[in-house]
Amino acid sequence: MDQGFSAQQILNDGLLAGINELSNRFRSSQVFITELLQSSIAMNHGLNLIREKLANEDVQIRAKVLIATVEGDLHDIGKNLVKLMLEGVGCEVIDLGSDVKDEQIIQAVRDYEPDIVALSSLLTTTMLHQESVIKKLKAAGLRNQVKIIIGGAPVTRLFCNAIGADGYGDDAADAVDLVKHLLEAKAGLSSSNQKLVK
Ligand code: B1M
Repeated sequence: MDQGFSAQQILNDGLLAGINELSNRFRSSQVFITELLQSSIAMNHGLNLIREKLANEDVQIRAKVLIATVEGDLHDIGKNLVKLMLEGVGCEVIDLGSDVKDEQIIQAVRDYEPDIVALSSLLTTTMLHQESVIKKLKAAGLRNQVKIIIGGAPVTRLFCNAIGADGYGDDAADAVDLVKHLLEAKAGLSSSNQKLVK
């Protein structure tokens, strides 16, 4: 930052480039879980350092967002990045953390009454919890009170449609757009976001 790099450059060309390289090395067994863990800690520290600089003063969204990485899933970097970007545009974000049980999310919807529930999942096995949370919200009579967005590497539009989520984001910037358009739609305004499902 002292050398004049923008927060966006530091994020895209430094932090994300680094973690992607690490992912390739993990796949080819050049690095192991311990290195992944250490790098994830460094990545989260890095995100905290650029947090304020990433804030977008031009866009301001007044929304309460409940965010979590679903049950069984420890990956929290993507979730933290989505949180950071949402806070940057003025959202109040309640972060339940990672490996959050379905029931904890349902209870938090009761307790905090958020506008949006944002669920992250990085594993093909844990993305099923994005579906079970939606089912449980329906069963608890809470589904219509919130908009639900999902994201994470294995998540697709097809999956989003299949489980009845309101939208999915490929990346953190997408998540911000989604929240904005869902709020507009909720307020009865027109929305042209392609990724908006309902
Ligand atoms: Co894991 N891991 N991991 N891992 N790990 C992946 C996901 C994997 C693709 C690696 C690989 O095999 N190439 C693979 C998943 C395979 C699959 O299911 N298809 C994998 C595996 C297998 C595992 C373990 C099972 C390994 C093992 O134990 N044998 C294990 C599972 C543990 C568990 O969760 N129960 C495991 C463990 C770990 C660590 C703990 C070591 C560490 C995580 C530490 C942490 O998060 N604090 C880790 C890491 C670092 C990765 C990789 C290398 C990097 C993930 C990451 O942080 N990326 C990952 C490989 C990869 O993704 N290329 C991998 C950077 C981050 C900014 O991107 O999270 O995709 P991402 O978030 C993006 C978008 O997806 C989107 O926006 C973000 C910003 O652009 N997004 C949203 C995310 N959430 C969103 C929500 C939204 C909207 C957008 O709205 C709600």
